Amino acid sequence: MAIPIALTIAGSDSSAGAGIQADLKTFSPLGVYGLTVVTCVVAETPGKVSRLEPVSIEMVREQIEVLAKSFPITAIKTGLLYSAPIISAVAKALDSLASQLANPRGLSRPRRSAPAGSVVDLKRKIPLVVDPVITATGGDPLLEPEAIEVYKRELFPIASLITPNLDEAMQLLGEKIENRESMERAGKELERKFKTAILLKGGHLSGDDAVDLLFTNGTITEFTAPFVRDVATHGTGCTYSAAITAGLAAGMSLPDAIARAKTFVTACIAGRLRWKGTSGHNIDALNHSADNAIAD
Ligand code: PXL
Repeated sequence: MAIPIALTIAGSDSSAGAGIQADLKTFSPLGVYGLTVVTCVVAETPGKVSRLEPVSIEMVREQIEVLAKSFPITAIKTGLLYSAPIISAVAKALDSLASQLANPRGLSRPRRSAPAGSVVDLKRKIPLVVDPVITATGGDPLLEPEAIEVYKRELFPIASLITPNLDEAMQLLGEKIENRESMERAGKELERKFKTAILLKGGHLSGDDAVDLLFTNGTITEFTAPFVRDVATHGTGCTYSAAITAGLAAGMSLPDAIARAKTFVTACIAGRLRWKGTSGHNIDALNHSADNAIAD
């Protein structure tokens, strides 16, 4: 069988721990061929963003169009989209991709109840994982503040899964999340508001475990792994959502794709690489080694 193809629409991280570089490093060991649409270029080292420049809207659109015309893509993820116009262009391009797939060439037929090009078709044909990147791990802002509304209005409605961490969920909802109870409340609220599956990543909220909750069809599923301490985790969110996308590209169910992705990202953190940097400080990076891709 031919290797599945996944597309990442994200920013370039010069330090290669996050962004499209992390996505490609994740797709490969998980047996998926990765395509890339670059939305912006970030000059950074882990923990410090130095400069960020967006790619033109026309260029973002063209990358999506040429790839979608040629390759049989089976799952898509978005990472850093930076601005309102880029989010809007990506949402429109993906929506029209859905209508192309729903129409000619026998790939699929629009269902009677769903007009061609509708959200339903995209959700059904090509899963879209939206990692709503707002802030870098080091705290530097990566998204223009006004872009959050465009996420909510244009991209979330066509997503199959949204993967906020606690900070992102708090910004999306304008509410504090401080414990398991408020995490459950927030996840349900996000699922209700955006009418799609939500993976709310709990990080270090629960002490010794990193607990994530999947909210889908009114149910909650828990994914737990030991919280790995004392590792700088730049790129964890990108790696996690890319690993989920890889599973979906290969036809896995959403819970199976998340479970495998959680195992993978935990192993990437635990197996971290470390160098003595030129300033004397340690530099950590996730270890995306193929060894971490072994099925659990
Ligand atoms: O980790 C979030 C992130 C995503 N995408 C790009 C980044 C970063 C963090 O720095 O640079 C391109």
